Amino acid sequence: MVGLALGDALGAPFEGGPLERLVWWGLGRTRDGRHRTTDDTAMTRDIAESLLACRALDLDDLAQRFARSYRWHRGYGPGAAAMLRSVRRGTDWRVARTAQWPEGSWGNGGAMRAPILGALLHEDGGAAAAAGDAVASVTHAHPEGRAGASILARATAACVRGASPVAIVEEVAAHHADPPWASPWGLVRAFLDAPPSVATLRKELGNEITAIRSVPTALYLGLSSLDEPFEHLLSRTRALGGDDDALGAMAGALWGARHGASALPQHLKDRVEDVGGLAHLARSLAGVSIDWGPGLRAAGP
Ligand code: R7I
Ligand code: MG
Repeated sequence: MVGLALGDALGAPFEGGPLERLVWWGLGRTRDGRHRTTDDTAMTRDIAESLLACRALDLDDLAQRFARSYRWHRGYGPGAAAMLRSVRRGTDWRVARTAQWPEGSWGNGGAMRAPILGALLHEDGGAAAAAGDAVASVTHAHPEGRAGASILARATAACVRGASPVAIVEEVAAHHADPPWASPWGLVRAFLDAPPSVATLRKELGNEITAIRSVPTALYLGLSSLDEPFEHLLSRTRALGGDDDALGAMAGALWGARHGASALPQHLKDRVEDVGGLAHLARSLAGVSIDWGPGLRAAGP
């Protein structure tokens, strides 16, 4: 959770074009001068608080928390923002999630908040992936949006278990071999052996806000940085541009899952909003037992 928050908050100032950066220049600091976290961290916090309160994966509770926490200034994607405002007005999340697009969103908003599920269910990659899928489905009904979350949750679980980067890519590839997911894994594997230029990475794997054009990129960035200082991961993410907060959040979460919050640089933790609160929440969550069964069944096929 802390790795995710650092990647999110310290990537956010580099997101998008000149206009988006200017807006974030005005909005992106707290009153005490810390870097603000965005929707990636806010929704991760919602998941943690829901699991703590319900001691189970309760998608109705989660939808209400996502909707209550929504703030326009945290940079939510436009589809997610409209969907959450609609839930706040009383629409059932199962209806609201397909109001913009008939199949639901294929954005990376489900994937960016999935690492927490991989951390909690790290002993079982399949369960982590299923929980990622279920939690994504509240806002991202599209199969691509859900798959992005499964992939990130599965990869995070494998990072906690200490699997090698190559083994992690192979595990993910074995479970996501159908189009459009079939093509990126060979590239991620090749890039782990021979790092591409920034331009090649951007062109081949992407830096956009869709799951298909950001999750393989974040997987590559996170896995190829596991044995490097966290600062390297941040500067490589920033160089890529595009959806920098989500790329930073997803890659930062993989690094954090491997090394733990105490290994993250203190000077960066000091610069980001409410890292202490997040760490406290994570410790509380690690100490309780969660009934995953009914929640996962409620997610449907
Ligand atoms: O996925 P989401 O919650 O957030 C995307 C990113 C995150 O990194 C946030 O931090 C923020 O920076 O934005 O947002 P959505 O609005 O659900 O999806 C992102 C975008 O993908 C949408 O605004 C659309 O442009 C596009 N999109 C689609 N376009 C056509 N058809 C998503 N789903 C569809 C679709 O089905
Ligand atoms: Mg964000």
